[in-house]
Amino acid sequence: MGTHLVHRTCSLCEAHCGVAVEVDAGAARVLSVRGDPDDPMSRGYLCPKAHGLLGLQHDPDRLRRPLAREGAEWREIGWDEAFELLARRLGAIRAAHGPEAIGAYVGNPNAHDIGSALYLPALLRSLGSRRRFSASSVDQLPKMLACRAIFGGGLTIPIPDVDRTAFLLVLGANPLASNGSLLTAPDLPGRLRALRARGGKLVVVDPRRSETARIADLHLFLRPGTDALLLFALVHVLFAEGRVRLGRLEPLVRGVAELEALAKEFSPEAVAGATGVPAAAIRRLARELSDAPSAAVYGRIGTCTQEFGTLASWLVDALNALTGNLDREGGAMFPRPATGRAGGDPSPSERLPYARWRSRVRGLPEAFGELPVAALAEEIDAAGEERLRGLVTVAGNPVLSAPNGARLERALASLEFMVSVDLYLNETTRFAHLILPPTAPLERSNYDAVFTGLSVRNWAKFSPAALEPPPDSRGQWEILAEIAGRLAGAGAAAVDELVLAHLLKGAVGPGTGCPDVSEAEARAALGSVRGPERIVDLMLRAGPYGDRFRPDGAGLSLARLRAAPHGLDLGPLEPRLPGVLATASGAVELAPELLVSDVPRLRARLRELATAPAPDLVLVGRRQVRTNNSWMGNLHALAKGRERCTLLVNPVDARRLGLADGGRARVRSRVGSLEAPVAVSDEMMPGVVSLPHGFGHDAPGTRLGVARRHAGVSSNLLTDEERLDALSGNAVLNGIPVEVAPA
Ligand SMILES: Nc1nc2c(c(=O)[nH]1)N[C@H]1C(S)=C(S)[C@@H](COP(=O)(O)OP(=O)(O)OC[C@H]3O[C@@H](n4cnc5c(=O)[nH]c(N)nc54)[C@H](O)[C@@H]3O)O[C@H]1N2
Ligand SMILES: Nc1nc2c(c(=O)[nH]1)N[C@H]1C(S)=C(S)[C@@H](COP(=O)(O)OP(=O)(O)OC[C@H]3O[C@@H](n4cnc5c(=O)[nH]c(N)nc54)[C@H](O)[C@@H]3O)O[C@H]1N2
Ligand code: SF4
Ligand SMILES: [Mo]
Repeated sequence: MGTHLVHRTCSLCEAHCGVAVEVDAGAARVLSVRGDPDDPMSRGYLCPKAHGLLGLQHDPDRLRRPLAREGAEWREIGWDEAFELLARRLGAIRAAHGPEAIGAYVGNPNAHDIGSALYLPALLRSLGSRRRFSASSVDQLPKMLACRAIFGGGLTIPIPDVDRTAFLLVLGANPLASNGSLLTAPDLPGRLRALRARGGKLVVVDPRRSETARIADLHLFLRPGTDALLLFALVHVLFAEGRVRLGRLEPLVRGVAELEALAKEFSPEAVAGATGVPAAAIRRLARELSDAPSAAVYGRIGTCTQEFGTLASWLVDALNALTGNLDREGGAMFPRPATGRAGGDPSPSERLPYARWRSRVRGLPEAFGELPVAALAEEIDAAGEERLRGLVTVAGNPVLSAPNGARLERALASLEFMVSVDLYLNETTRFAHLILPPTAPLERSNYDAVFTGLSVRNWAKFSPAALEPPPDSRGQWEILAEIAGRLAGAGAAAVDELVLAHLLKGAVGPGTGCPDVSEAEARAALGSVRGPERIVDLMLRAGPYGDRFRPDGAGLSLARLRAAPHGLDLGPLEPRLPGVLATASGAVELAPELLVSDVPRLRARLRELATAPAPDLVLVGRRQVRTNNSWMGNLHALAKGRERCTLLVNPVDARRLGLADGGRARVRSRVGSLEAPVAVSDEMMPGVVSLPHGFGHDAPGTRLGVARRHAGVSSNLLTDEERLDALSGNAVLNGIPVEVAPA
């Protein structure tokens, strides 16, 4: 048997580049992963992480069989035994203490797998606990909360039209390293260069002169955590200089006068000291933004994982609206994903009210059905009958990704039973009693139903499995459906049937987009093979480009996508207002009550910053091209090379603190301390130091042979679980007060 190519997308980050995977099926090996020049979105582009797909496939440390732990000993067990163990142990906790005694944490890779997208909700429903946590609350939760208030749906997030804009203002994102987030655009670095090449302008606001700032027309240093002040000042100037232009949106927008009144006190002069951005520079930026033929404002992780994350996220889109750039070509627009929903047709859960329940210990608010992960440790370690005793983690590594990882480690070690669905025995899963490893990404088929709703163009692509799953393995969906079934006293098949039946109800029959199609007809068309693929087929066929089950067959279906192995370009983004709005008023709410209620806190902070001296030094994070959050450090091709987990320090601070380039520093915060090698660089704003996140692979008892040799330190030993964006409960991971001294 020879080799062949399988075309699919890389699911490792949000960019979703097209890859051509060269496979030797006989030997069950992947030989190479290359860019797919015929993929309409990525046109051959790849970043170095794509080779990680190959490394991941053949990594001897990746788990292939369930592992059960007794004391410090791990033992491989069969799948049946594993599911029985899980049902028995979780069942016992539930019987003794009720469903709220078991929590769940679900991590980032779930967003990249259709099996998780479809069956994880079923698992969480079966668990029946309100103590659910996810990586959202160390990430984009503030943006979701803001967008629900403004547009009515948590995933109704405007996407900068990078390919057609004349002016892009980027705050707290470094796409040259991250390849973009809440902005799916393969080769975003190339797209930004193209923006400049066609005469457009790129402005970056960041406390670090990042790789992206280096290719920008203008970079402004900003004190961490002060984006909302800067953005309010930009709003202020637009109003003060009569530059507000709503254009076509005029009749669709509410709250303009209220926003004007709120912005009054935040003049450029009032915020200059606190933000570190001179008043003249703020005025100039407001004018350029307003004068540009088209413009988009884009804020990402630095604007979310900070003290005023929700306010900053709000003001980003307020600026898009006030400059007339919302929902317009070259501005910030709403995608139309082929499976419907995300990006404009919010599912019921995205519209849910806020703070329907609160965490037990600190009383932190629920949002989108979840509690802030900053509260996970205390929900376990605070004494009391109601403490968490069991935990299910799915594709998450909170020990390295949530604030105060050291406290979380101690808490996890005290659980009565923990089960992890994960590929590795790592910093988090070493505390589990049972690990259930799914097949590797290249052994699963996939369809991206999340990021197609957050994409710079509309597109659809089916990814077939590149390799047959090995014998006696389980795919991600099978594991999740099986757990959901066992917890509910049913089988995986019953869970699959429930998921399908639920979606069918909303997709076909009277009152749906396919009013003339009966459930029985749809079922017959979809076939009887269980799993995600027929559900994707349903979503595509009933979706906005779908064939609607019509016999003439025009429109999308899974079969159509299978016949287009490089994917389909469904065209540039198009105006979608007012159709995507789901607010109670039916309007774009520029000054919604929930967001306005947090302005006094910002006002108080501004006053404080004007009177008391700011902390000497604050810590921010960064990402690097060859890392992927906390979990690809075991792949030699990515981990090799020079030390990457360094503390960046401005030369002025280095001199003052007695730190030498290449020397070592001790960094302390309220919650912990660590040592890291120092790199002195004027890319840092004075008073700000930067440490990448996702390192710290020297924990005992893991099975990460390569990562251990490039261990680095976890920046989340310094981040503080008490520091939150008050509205969303999102953790503050940037702007942590620290003390730094030579080690
Ligand atoms: N200080 C600081 N902390 C941060 C951030 C920061 O900027 N600074 N960023 C935050 C952000 S944006 C995020 S998204 C979070 C991420 O936080 P998490 O989602 O908790 O962590 P990841 O590092 O993505 O780890 C993913 C886990 O899933 C496993 N895994 C990978 N692929 C699969 C799969 O297909 N199936 C299964 N079952 N498991 C899989 C990996 O082995 C790993 O254990 O971290 C956050 N933490
Ligand atoms: N190579 C690689 N790519 C990734 C990931 C990865 O780990 N590695 N992770 C993926 C994930 S889960 C996500 S969420 C995305 C994130 O993608 P991005 O949002 O682009 O994240 P970062 O690259 O961390 O860039 C954040 C920037 O914010 C700056 N910053 C810190 N604090 C502040 C502040 O208060 N205000 C402002 N204005 N800026 C601030 C930092 O200096 C940094 O330059 O990347 C994704 N892509
Ligand atoms: S940018 Fe890299 S990791 Fe992200 S999808 Fe493309 S190849 Fe994969
Ligand atoms: Mo993220």
